[in-house]
Amino acid sequence: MRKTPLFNIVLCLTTTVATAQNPIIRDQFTADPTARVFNNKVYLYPSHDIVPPEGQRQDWFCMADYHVFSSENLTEWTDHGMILSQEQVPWGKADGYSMWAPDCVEKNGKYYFYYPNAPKSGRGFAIGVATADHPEGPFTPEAEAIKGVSGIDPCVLIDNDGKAYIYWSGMGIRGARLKDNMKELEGRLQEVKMPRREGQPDMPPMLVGGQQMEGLPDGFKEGPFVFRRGDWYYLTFPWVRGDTSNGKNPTETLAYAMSKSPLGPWDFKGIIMAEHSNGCWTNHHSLVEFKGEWYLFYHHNDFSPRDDKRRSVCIERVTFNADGTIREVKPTMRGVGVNKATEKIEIDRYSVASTDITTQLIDTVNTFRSYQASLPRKGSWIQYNDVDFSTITDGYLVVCAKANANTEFFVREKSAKGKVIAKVTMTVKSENGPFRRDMSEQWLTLTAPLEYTPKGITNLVVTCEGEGICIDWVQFKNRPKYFTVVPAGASPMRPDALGFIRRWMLLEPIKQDIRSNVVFTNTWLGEAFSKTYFKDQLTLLPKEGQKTKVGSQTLKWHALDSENYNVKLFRFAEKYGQQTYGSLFWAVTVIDCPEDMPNVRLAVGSNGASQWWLNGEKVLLLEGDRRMVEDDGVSPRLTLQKGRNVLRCAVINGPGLSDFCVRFVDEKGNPVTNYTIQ
Ligand code: FUB
Repeated sequence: MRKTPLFNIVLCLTTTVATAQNPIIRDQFTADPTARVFNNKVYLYPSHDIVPPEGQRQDWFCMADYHVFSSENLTEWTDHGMILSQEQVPWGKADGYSMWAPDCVEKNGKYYFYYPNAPKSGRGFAIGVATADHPEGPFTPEAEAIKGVSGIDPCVLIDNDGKAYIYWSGMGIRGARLKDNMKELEGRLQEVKMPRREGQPDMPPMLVGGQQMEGLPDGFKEGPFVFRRGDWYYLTFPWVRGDTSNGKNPTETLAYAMSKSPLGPWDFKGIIMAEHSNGCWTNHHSLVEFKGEWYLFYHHNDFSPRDDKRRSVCIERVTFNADGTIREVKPTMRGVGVNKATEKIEIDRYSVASTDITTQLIDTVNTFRSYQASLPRKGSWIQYNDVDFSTITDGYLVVCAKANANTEFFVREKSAKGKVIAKVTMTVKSENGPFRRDMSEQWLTLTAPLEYTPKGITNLVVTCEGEGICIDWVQFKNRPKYFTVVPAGASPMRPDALGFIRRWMLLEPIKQDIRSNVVFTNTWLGEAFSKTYFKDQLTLLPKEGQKTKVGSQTLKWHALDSENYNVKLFRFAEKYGQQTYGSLFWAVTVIDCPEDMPNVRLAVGSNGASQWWLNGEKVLLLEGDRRMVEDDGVSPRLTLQKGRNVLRCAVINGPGLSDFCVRFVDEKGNPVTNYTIQ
């Protein structure tokens, strides 16, 4: 038995590729997809096309191993890594590059992986089995290929009565019963004489099992995939229906036949998917029922448009007529599934668009960079269906696009005239402010606020409102929360592990006419912090929602817990729709000490200047134009008294992202944490 030392190591390499569009796997070529449902997940067992290494035919299929992928929602796929490679197959050529279309089934808790490969001795292909205890492996290959199966594209059906059948492509499409061990054919194998090839020695007769599938149309066929739905068995297969005379080379369709018996005879019914319109010669597929819907997995050469031997897996919904026949399926770019609005949505994989839209590969060398969509003129639009906004609460738009400076486009809901979700203007900011130039060749990642947040699952439409744009993707993100409102009756909290006080009553900002912080001299600040802005400002213990009159402003107090150790006053002002710059902020917190705590110091950082009062006494001033730095200013020794203590501050800033961080420290500079905050 050959050893497989690397086997278990490679299995650990799993990556998640979030995607919902066609093609579904975007970092490697994948073909011949067999999808199976195991443990409520879809497992995808495709061939793994690679670019042929030197010495291999450059214009032919080239596959050295298999990966398995899984998904719970058909949109996010996990690559579980390599599950079998040509070097690991005891009976196979280690450099055959012939690991073509596979299948995998489960029986009595064991997983059986069937795969074609070039045998070490003899011509053509044989089919082997590898077994595992889990759908993602590790798979151990059997020492020998299955006797009597000579060909490619294995597919296994386990019928409702537990009997298993194997189908493959070799001298037409054949099928046979599998023994209960899932590794051998039932019944007699026939000896078939192999035709002699010119200049080559005679070959020993070949052992062939099973039977030809009867009732299928003439023309090239391969890739059988058999499944059962109700009382019907479906034999589906890639089929060349076109005229092959006079050197014509028509491409494959996906076709099917039905029967009431697993081995036929079959009644040919027609086409599931027509020939690929771009000339990609092969197609190969599987059909699977998942969460009550049927899906067709197939392949196309989207990431390799000039080479149809490097292919990529796609998915479409499939529906059936009342008589069990299959409705023809059209390939789409959008594919299936619902995208979370928080994913990067490749809008170029659109559902429907105005007739002037085109798509192009972003990078013709690294084709996995995928596509871009061009919206050439004002009025062009592109629609992407089924985007889930349910997790967007306080969102903004991020978009990757290119266009000339100041070109505008909108993201709307449902239609080209639908409600505007966000407006984007192509601007670039240099240090000196926005500048105009031709940016049509430069990708920019721009953000825009949301004018409106859709609810639940909806369709997105991008409309060009200017002279033409290219879009790669759009994405919606939630703004960081910064604060949580303290619910009435909330239990007291402790300072965080580093002693920072994160619960505060914050007053909406008081407008200040400060254009620059150069005015922050000690005299100026002394006056600013001694002024009376509102009644009882050094004794008031405000309540959530309480209003305070400050000059002509009526401002509200908000009871908030800060998500960060520093209380981001700028974000607070932004959140409550108030003046963010040129502001004076007031903050109050009440702390409860279990005993007197002498010799503590208040340690503060603030942006900009700040004044601090403990129990009505001025204890610290951070003067000048400050940046927020932890423990930037430290008070003289203080005593926190047993029971209630009130800490308040005023922070003043002109242009700057106001915030503060504050804690009490002991004589050694360690945080004081044994008190609660009301
Ligand atoms: O991927 C190699 C071969 O191409 C498959 O085995 C065939 O079905 C065709 O898709």
